[in-house]
Amino acid sequence: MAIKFKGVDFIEFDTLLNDDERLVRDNTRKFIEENLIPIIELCNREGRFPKELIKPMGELGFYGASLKGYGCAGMSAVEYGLMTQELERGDSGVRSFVSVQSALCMYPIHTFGSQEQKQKYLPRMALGETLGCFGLTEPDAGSNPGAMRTRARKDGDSYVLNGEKMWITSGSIADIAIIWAKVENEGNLIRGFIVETYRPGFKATDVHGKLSLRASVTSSLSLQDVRIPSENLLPESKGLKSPLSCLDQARYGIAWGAIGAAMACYDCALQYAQFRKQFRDQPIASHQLVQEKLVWMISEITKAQLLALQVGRLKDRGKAKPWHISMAKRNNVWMALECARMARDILGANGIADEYPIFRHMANLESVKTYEGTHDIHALIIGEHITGLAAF
Ligand code: TGC
Ligand code: FAD
Repeated sequence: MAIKFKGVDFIEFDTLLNDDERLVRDNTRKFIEENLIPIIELCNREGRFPKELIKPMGELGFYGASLKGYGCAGMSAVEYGLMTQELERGDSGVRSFVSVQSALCMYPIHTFGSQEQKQKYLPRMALGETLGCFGLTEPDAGSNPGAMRTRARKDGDSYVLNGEKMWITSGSIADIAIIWAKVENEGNLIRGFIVETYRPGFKATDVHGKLSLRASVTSSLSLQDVRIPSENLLPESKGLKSPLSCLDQARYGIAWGAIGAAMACYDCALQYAQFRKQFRDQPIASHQLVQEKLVWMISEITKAQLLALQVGRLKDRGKAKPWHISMAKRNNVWMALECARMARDILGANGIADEYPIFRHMANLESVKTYEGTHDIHALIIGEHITGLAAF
């Protein structure tokens, strides 16, 4: 099948990429065109995560793609970003699934785990044979994860965990959960644990009635006296900075992913405007007000591409800071949501029909704006950096 979507490239952005980067993007685009686009409308309508894609995505090396060793693809940050862009052009929920598996589960095992943990989990996770979820948020601790109540207590050769986690992507389909908890015997130091989801006392319950990310599994987790062996502690995880460093990886992927969602909306609105005729048998694209919207969209997409690429290049040189990533996540998700709203407007009544991808992207982006640090929390992270004053 030919690649239908040609990309959005106004300023020869492609010339800023090398051959490997373009190859990763094009291969991911082809996979999404052939395997996700044909089914996503129905998945979204039914509120179903397309589980049938889990294995094929593993075979293509999508999981833990930027990690080295253990069967991972070892992609550069820019390659990884271009991959998430194409995934999210398909659907934010599928990009979310890959982000959680990679940045929020494989990354902490790779970074804070023991050699045994890495050998045991990473190769199977890279293939999608073991699935993960990441439990940081709680009912009373969202933007402020340091206020978490989940506790771990060392008891002989075990840890016993108690607490509730809320809004957890892939919660009920995961084989393992990376759970962040305060360790009572260590002065409430926050540490990460690998909790197998079959452990007695662990329960995942799906959130129903979601109007956003409908093709993604979102669950609450309950841990009641869940006993796990001591070797399930991620030994190098120490303090809140450990889960926050995982968020840096995921937020970076979202900064690119949002561009994909925006491209899908722009591409659809442009084609529609050239085809749809109103007044004197003229396409609506001939009206100045419609053109202005399309121009806004392509201008913001172009700026977002440059921002994401620069942060990616910094990341590849080990120079990307949390506030760089915050700016890219905040700007690009806002830009994508505005593009989705404008594109919806250009489609008129058709803009609310799920035959077109726009409303789905718009609804998804409302979640993307909130998760991984809300739009306003990222403003405060950038604000703290430039003023030296924390305003949380
Ligand atoms: P604060 O005192 O500022 O920091 C505590 C320690 O952490 C260090 N740090 C970071 N380290 C790495 N990366 C970052 N981004 C970091 N930000 C801070 C900091 O240097 C300090 O280190 P140390 O050595 O002094 O201990 O912490 P705070 O309690 O004031 O909170 C700061 C704040 C608000 C920025 C942070 O808590 C925050 O980012 N809140 C937002 C929470 C959030 O994003 N949750 C996401 C949950 S996961 C999710 O949504 C998955 S969605 C699915 C998908 O990805 O697709
Ligand atoms: P709150 O923190 O209650 O914020 C509510 C509002 O108050 C926001 O507008 C916020 O910006 C504002 N606000 C809060 N504090 C301040 C302040 N100091 N100054 C100014 N404004 C402030 N979490 C996980 O751990 N793992 C997951 O896999 C995961 N997946 C998710 C999937 C979905 C679909 C969704 C929607 C969320 C997911 N989350 C996950 C949770 C997500 O990270 C949180 O929703 C997010 O961090 C915000 O927390 P909250 O919803 O409790 O909002």
